[in-house]
Amino acid sequence: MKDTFARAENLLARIDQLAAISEDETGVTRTFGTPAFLRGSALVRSWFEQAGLATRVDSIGNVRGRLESRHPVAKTLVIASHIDTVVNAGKYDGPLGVLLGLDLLENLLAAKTGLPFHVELIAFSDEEGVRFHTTYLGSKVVAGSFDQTLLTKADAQGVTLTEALRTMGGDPAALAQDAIPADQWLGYFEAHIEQGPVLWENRIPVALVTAIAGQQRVELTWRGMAGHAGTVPMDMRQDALAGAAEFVLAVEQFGLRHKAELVATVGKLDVRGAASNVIPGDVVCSLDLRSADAACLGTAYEELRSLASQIAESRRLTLHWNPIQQTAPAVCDAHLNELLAQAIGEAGHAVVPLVSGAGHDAVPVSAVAPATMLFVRCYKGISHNPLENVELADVAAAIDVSDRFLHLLSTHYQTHHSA
Ligand code: HGY
Ligand code: MN
Ligand code: MN
Repeated sequence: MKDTFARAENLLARIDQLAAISEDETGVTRTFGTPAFLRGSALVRSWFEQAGLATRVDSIGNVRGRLESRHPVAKTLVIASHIDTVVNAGKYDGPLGVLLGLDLLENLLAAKTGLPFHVELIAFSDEEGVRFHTTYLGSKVVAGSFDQTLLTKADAQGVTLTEALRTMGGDPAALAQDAIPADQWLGYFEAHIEQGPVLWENRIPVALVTAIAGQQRVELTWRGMAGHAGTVPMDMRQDALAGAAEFVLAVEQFGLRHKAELVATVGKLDVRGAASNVIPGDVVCSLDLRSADAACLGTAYEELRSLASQIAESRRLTLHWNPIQQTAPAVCDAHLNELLAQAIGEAGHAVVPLVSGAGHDAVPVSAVAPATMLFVRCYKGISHNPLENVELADVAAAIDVSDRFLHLLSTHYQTHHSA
């Protein structure tokens, strides 16, 4: 049996191998359905198959490997995370959870330790939502909550999700068949880097996730009047970029005023037909709102929507406010969290409960199954950035805690389920 440090080294070597597959030269970019994504997916599939898992790629592009229990009617524990990335990403956001899950199963197989329940290891195909600007496509299919209307969504090149699936070899008509029925779920376990500074600042290797913030994502289109930068007097302009810029700063001020309970970000700003000597007439920006408090999220959404309208009116602009995605906050399962907290304690670590500001595939899954998440410390809390990094000892700690969690869950399952 390999020790957890050797296992962590093997896991990190695989992460490096996967990270070398990217759409661009600098950081890591593998967005849903691109050739680089498909090469990365094929590599992960080969690892699942080499481990001896019954492996397939489902209709939305999730890579799925099953380790069946000897009890045919047993329930299924899903261990998962995602292998798609943001643009110019780090290596660990997503792949750490998938490859830690693979390590857990390889270790069980090497020790010939059977589990009383089935395990399905899943590398979700689109958690970030970069290409179609709507997240959790892969996990929503597995959770049975995929919204068929999403199939008509088009990417920046006008390619619809249906066309993208067909190009990937997926089948839009088979999505519903790839859900795990609600009564077959035992639970969901995901390990993920914290993507925040708490563990780094407090020098703690792992944390227990208690809840995951809700999200509101909006696309705003500001339209004014394109004009000659040299001839239109300042007080006669309908400058769409100036309006969007006023909104960007207003969002930052709003977030600072409410920083205890929410975060607000404008991450994209696109000046259509941009030229230095043209007054911008058509500007698109994004809004990303997060809060663990559903009421607060709703109030903030309405306040910022009203503010955007006032800015547009004061500048004689038209505003199209297009809500892209709304995800309610998710609460992790108390019972699974009790077992995970016990595993963290038995591994010799303080149990630190954290709310996740980042979204995770556990969100759609938590609507259909009990979900629990383990956070792993990352370098200065940096994520969605090539500087993203983890320490070997923290990965080894996460493996140790996860082994213990599986053992506790197995013991509990046997006590509460007849063979
Ligand atoms: O945006 C997020 O919260 C995550 O990275 N999908
Ligand atoms: Mn991410
Ligand atoms: Mn992630």
